[in-house]
Amino acid sequence: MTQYKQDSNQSQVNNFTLPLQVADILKETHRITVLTGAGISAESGLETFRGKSGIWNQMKPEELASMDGFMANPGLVWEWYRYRRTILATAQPNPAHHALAEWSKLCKDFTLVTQNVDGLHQVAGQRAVLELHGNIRLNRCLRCGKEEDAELLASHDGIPYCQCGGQLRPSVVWFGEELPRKVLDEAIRASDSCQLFLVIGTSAEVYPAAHLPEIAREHGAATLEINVEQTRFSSQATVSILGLASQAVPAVLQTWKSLNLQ
Ligand code: BJW
Ligand code: ZN
Repeated sequence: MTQYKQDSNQSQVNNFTLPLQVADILKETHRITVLTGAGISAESGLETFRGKSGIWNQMKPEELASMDGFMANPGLVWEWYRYRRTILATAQPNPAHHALAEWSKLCKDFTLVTQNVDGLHQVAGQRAVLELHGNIRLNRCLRCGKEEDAELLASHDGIPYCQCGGQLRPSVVWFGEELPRKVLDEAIRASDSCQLFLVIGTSAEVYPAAHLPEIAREHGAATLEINVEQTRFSSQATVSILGLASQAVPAVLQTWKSLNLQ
């Protein structure tokens, strides 16, 4: 049951404190676009890239997440992706993923764009997900281009090969590589036509994904950020909520429901 308390400039929803301005931007809002990043999966046990305990504090992105890095040392890159798939094998969506999946079923025009490759939105029941950076659960052949499901718990080490003899790579987007054109076009369309744009658990450092909230803002949408830290987008956001995605997203959804589903 939703608990809703209010004082002069903030409200409490299920013990999470939201600025009152949140209600203003949620009321009569039916065209919503969401951009998620690694932070939404942090509470599912997956590491982020940047921030306090991010992967890039210890590892070099150009060695692990670029074609040059892969060509120089495919064994190292595969070792990293196998490690991440092992963690993913038991990871579960958290209340933030579940709240977004519920929201998408209640709202007529709801678009979820993610930079994440973990597939946890889909596991939570989210139907259409625009994956900007691919999906770690798939491999792609460097020779014939065929995509196939990967085993999350690999049965052997080393570099995997396709039936055609070509080398396989994880089907994700590395630095310097183009994002899937149709997916990016759809994400841009959903950003320039929404009333509300939510930015959840992303450092907003990586382009072109980081352009999407800017596009929404320039087209007049309200922008609501949820993050445990300030980001490069925080100062531009209509409202920036400092908090855990697993608490803030369900609280924002409850508020939207109480204002729009009567
Ligand atoms: C919580 C939380 C909790 C924690 N609750 N919050 C324009 C300007 C400058 C540079 C460029 C530009 N355009 C392109 C570039 C180059 C480059 C780029 O952006 N570089 C910048 C870093 C400077 N971009 C590219 O190369 C892209 N390609 C491209 O532009 O191609 C152009 C082209 C055209 C024609 C031909 C060829 C090319 C591709 C980018 C690919 C990014 N790939 C990665 C790896 C994917 C595969 C994998 O996962 O293995 O994608 S890098 C990594 O960063 C991953 C992520 O999706 C991406 C974004 O990270 P994200 O999601 O924001 O995570 P973090 O870790 O950064 O932030 C987590 C946040 O969560 C933090 O803020 C925490 O505080 C917060 N948090 N716990 C709420 N519980
Ligand atoms: Zn092949």
